[in-house]
Amino acid sequence: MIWVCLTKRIQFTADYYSKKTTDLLLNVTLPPSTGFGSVLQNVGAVQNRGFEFQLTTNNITGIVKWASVLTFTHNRTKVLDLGKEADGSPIAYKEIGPGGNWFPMIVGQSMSQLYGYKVIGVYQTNEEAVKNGEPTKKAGDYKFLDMDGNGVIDGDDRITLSHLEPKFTFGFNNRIEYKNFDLSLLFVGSCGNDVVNEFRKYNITMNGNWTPSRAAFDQRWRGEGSSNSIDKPSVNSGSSIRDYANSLWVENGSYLKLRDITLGYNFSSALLKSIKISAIRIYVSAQNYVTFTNYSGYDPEASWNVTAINGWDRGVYPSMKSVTAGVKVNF
Ligand SMILES: [Ca+2]
Repeated sequence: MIWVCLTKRIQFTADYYSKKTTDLLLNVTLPPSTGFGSVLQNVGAVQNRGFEFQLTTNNITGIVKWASVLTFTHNRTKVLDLGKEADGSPIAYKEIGPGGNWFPMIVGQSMSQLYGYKVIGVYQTNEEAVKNGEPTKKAGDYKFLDMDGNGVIDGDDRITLSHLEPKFTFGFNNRIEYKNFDLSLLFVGSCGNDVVNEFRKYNITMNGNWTPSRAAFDQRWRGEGSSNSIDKPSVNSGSSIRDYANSLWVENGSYLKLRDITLGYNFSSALLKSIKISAIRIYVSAQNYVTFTNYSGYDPEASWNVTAINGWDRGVYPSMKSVTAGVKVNF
């Protein structure tokens, strides 16, 4: 940790960490001769690396006072080791916990990323589907990338589709005072992360069971050359992108949110002395009222800390907007 006090008005702290966690609890496959399939063992290793900055400043100190605290955090995980197979060869891929088949652990990559098929458009003809290795699909169905180019679409064509770890997250807290007024503003946000908006699969499905978005309806496939983004309306619409992890769920999850704004007024005690009140404060505050984001779901932040996988939005409730006002009296 580094701590630097530049002046009385500027303080700066920085933390860098690199931590290796070993002995993850994993299912280890046993040799068939034991008669058991697998057993839980402490194996594997994950690395956590990151830094935190905090800048505390007194920007203005006159009649108007303005002080702020700016924080930045950055963290990267990396799977280093997942143990060994029964035959002694190192394990490179493992499905762990809920959603493990969609968010597996892969040696050399960051933890729990969406792993599946890349959707590269919509088949314009039946022949195109056959040629790409998906003979059961027809014109107007989603086209998956044949990653290994072997002419067959199967599990080997899955790739890592997301970057759920932000480049950085930040907080910017401000307090401004003028005479008896005070105003505080807290901004929070993240930059450079994806959100897996699984809920989107319902918003772009036109099979008669869900309500598609207007944008999806307008971009639907209606015949050869009409659209390369949304499949054709039918009872099978969206079936291939609902059950298989795919790139259509991945969206930019960067956001800036005004977490809290509070305006207060303090009545000076001199005026109140005669009625034996030392101070009165009235205030009004609003939480989560403004969010800047391109994310199409309810809340780019809501998917955090709801599941074991940060950034997996399964239609969770957005963070609550609220307005509060009050009077505080000190006797
Ligand atoms: Ca293939």
